[in-house]
Amino acid sequence: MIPTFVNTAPVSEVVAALRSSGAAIVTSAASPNLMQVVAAELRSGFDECALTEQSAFDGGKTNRFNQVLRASRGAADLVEHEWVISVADEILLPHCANYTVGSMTAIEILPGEDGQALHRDDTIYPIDLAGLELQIGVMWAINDFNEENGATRVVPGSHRYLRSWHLPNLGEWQPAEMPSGSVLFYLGSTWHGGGANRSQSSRIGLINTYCLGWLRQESNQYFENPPHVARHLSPSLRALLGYTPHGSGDDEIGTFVGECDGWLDSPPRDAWRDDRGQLGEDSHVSEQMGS
Ligand SMILES: O=C(O)CCC(=O)C(=O)O
Repeated sequence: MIPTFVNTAPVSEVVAALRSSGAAIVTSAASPNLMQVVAAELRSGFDECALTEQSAFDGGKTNRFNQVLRASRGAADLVEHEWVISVADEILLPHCANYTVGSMTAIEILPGEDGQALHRDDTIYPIDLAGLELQIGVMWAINDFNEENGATRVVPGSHRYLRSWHLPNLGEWQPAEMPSGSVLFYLGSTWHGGGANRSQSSRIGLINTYCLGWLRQESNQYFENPPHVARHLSPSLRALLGYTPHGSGDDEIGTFVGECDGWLDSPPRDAWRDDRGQLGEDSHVSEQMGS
């Protein structure tokens, strides 16, 4: 079973389950009203796809698109939902000063689709270090997910297998069954994939990934959400997209000097950089010079 919690559960319990099982569900985390709005907004995006992006991995009967915030303003509330931020803070912030959205993908699995190949999301990065999660996946159930309609398949405990050793038993997958508005968290190292849809209607989900802020994002968020789009978003969401540098002082990555709509010279939230002892402010330089 994938550990499942009600939306009033302590964050610490959800995070502990995520660390130990590689996945955890929080049911009904978002309001039915928001889910209705997002479902309606994503609909036109799916209709435009009309199965144009087919591939062996993505499936022959699955609609997908990435420019989610252009299609759905409501989706912004899911991208920076309080449950997401609380969980991502715990998993990612020990390893970075701030984290960013790696990708956003709206996925509609149509009736008759086969199960997707199970995989790890973090294999996009050519490094595998036990105990260091590079990213997390956050799957929102836009409509109800059940085994019959293609609920995401997750192999609990599979994050414990390093690529260089051997494969977990992928036959041990469990369906992430959850009502609309629920959210499935899984680690970048956890094996998972879309389920087969043997029902008569489609299964609709939105997967957002979040990666350490010093990594390159899986999808180019500056093209998906260019400045003229980003400038209408909240500062915290712009920071999540990467419209702010990682780090501080002289130790910044991805910085920019100039005029750009949406750019933030420093993150709107206090980062953990001081706790992590990152050096870079003028006072640090003086100390390093022995003065
Ligand atoms: O649709 C799903 O449930 C999962 C999709 C997925 O894991 C992927 O496309 O990488």
